[in-house]
Amino acid sequence: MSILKKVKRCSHCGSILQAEDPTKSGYISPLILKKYPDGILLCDSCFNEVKQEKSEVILNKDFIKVLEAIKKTNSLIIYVLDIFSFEGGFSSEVTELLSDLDVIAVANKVDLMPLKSDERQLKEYVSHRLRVAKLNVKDVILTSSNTGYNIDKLRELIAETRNHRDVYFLGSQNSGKSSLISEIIKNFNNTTGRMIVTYTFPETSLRGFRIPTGTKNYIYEVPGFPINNSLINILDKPISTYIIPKKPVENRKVTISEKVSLAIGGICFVELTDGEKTVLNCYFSSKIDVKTKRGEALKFFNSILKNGDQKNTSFKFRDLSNFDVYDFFVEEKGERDLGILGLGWMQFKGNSQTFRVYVPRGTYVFTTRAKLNNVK
Ligand SMILES: Nc1nc2c(ncn2[C@@H]2O[C@H](COP(=O)(O)OP(=O)(O)O)[C@@H](O)[C@H]2O)c(=O)[nH]1
Ligand SMILES: [Mg+2]
Repeated sequence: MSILKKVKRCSHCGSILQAEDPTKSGYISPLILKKYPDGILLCDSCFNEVKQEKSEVILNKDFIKVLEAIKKTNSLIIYVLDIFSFEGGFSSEVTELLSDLDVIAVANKVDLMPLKSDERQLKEYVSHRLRVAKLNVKDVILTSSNTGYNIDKLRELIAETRNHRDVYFLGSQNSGKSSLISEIIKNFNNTTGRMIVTYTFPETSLRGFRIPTGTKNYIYEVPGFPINNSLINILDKPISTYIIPKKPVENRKVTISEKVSLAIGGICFVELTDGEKTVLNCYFSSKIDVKTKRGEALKFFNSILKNGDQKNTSFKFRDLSNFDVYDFFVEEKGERDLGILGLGWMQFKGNSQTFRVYVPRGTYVFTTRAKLNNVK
């Protein structure tokens, strides 16, 4: 009788996997092959490539031109960050170009954070991250353009800090720049005789807004830089509206182990491939199911993808071969976040675990120190 054996392929480039010759295509370390006989595998070359894919935003030339022009003007920068999708707000290229300017950092959408969040600590977290990014931050303020929280304070802060200078609202797409500006100018009486206009930045095709705020100065909204590696831009329409929370996210606590795996809707799957059982505090939109199951992880994930409903599953990502797979070995102790850009994060105690995380191809996955340290 003949024996049929499935040939293993690299799930990224498709080449046939082999553990014999590192100089030939499809080479995978024999150790990995042995450790995960049934796993979804990447050849070593793709594994390294995927690992090195950075979270970086690639800025187009026009955008750099705008930033360079702003840099020469000594204006005040309002750097708007979406506190829920925080990692998407950073680009080392942007922060480098802004390094000499005065910056007020606005962490917006604070209405989406869990109700018991410690605000002082959240602010400290944002400040720390901005210090690491080497921005010259004058102040950090948490806001919500939805609830109006701290909008008056932000308006006052801008008035105190700008010193008749121009003000530029900058940040990634959807961080809330337009919403914040419209809240700030709500009761503003335009006596300048000049109009609010859509504004094309000189020598570029970038269009933003320009609002006259004094005899010689303006507030500008610069178009947001794109975050291509956020799930918001990767998933198709119906589900992308479900993953954006509409109210404060609530902690859903689950425990995973080498025998119990986790599915966040049908869009992110997590296995613990090594280490002690771990409690994960899951912060995702309440519309997305959070489920764990004992038993074979891949069987569990595949059944979710097969049977998933519209709310939890993307039309584009119905097959695990369309998912990127990452192994995270957690070296750090203490409270950590494991996050998926655009979806949310899981907080856990670092304890030399290895997590294997499956996400739709191209999605940014990261670990950082915990954003919310004291939330119950
Ligand atoms: N929950 C929440 N959503 C917000 C807030 N500010 C803006 N948004 C939403 O985020 C999306 C993008 O906002 P927008 O102001 O257009 O962002 P921009 O691209 O930076 O100008 C919209 O759907 C807004 O309704 C906020 O404070 N809280
Ligand atoms: Mg806008």
